Amino acid sequence: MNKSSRIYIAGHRGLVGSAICRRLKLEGFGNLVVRTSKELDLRRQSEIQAFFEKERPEYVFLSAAKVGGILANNSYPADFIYDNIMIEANIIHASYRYSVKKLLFLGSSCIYPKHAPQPIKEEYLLTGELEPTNEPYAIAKIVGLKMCQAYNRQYGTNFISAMPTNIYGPYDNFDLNTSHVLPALIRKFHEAKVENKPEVEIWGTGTPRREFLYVEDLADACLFLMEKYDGSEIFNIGVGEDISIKDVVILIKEIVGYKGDIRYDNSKPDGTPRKLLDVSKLTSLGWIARTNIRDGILKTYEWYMHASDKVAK
Ligand code: GFB
Repeated sequence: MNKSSRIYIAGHRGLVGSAICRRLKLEGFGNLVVRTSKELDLRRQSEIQAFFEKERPEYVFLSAAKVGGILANNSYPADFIYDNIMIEANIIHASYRYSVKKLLFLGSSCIYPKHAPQPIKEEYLLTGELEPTNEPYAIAKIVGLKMCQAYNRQYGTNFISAMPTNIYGPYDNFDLNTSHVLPALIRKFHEAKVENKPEVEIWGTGTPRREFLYVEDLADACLFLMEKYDGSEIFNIGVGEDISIKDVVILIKEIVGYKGDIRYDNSKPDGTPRKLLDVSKLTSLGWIARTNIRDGILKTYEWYMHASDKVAK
């Protein structure tokens, strides 16, 4: 990519896409192409074809997706599989038809089997059953990476795929019904502190472990892969260590300064017990995550407090 390349960022208003945009601008890439979901419905093939015909992007970051936390995934399985497969199929196919030089597809760590050995290596893909709460989403993400590989093999395209672990940061979704755990905890503890609530309810048992990557580190890794890697192998993106939900709860409670009690609601699902990525393949290329979880949560909390107008309630 050079500074005047036409770069399309699909999903530029989302957590990941917005961080990629900020980073590209910071690096001096001045020819970014974006569309809101109102302007362009990525699920409609004809709209995508017309958009590519007109804009002719040279590079594509495919960071648009229907995403959500454990409850959203479990409650809207049809939306998660349909929207994601349509978005991926339309953008990947149009990128081939309109000769995009390189595309980066973003998947998810939930593509790996629920009981995969830990840390999870890229080669464990399709070696076992998926976690049921997010199987439709995971299947759609597997479709995306397999499409990239198939187009590379048949048409000689350069469509690469990365599998990030759980992401958090500014511009995340803070809606308690659909968000991931980290923004949910920030909001729950903040509101409980402000409203003097005696306790905060946490879903599940608190025993699952998750790996959290700050979104600006993910954007950094995306640019790194775009510059450094050509091929059909997939790359895990993570920090290389995980933390239990119980310990994340303690950390966020302390950062927010909430003094009340914590109650675990075991009627809510835990999801997969653990999904720690093996990131040695990416680190061997020379990339490493820089933000520790405390600093990342502090920055996110800071953003949340100053951006309440941007936060979905
Ligand atoms: O982040 P999360 O929703 O998704 O939940 P997953 C992680 C863990 O935090 C689960 C617990 O064990 C939840 O039960 N948790 C505790 C909470 N309190 C809360 C809360 O208030 N809100 C939420 N959301 N969780 C998603 C997948 O799985 O991860 C997606 O559904 C995607 O497909 C994404 O892969 C990265 O980590 O379980």
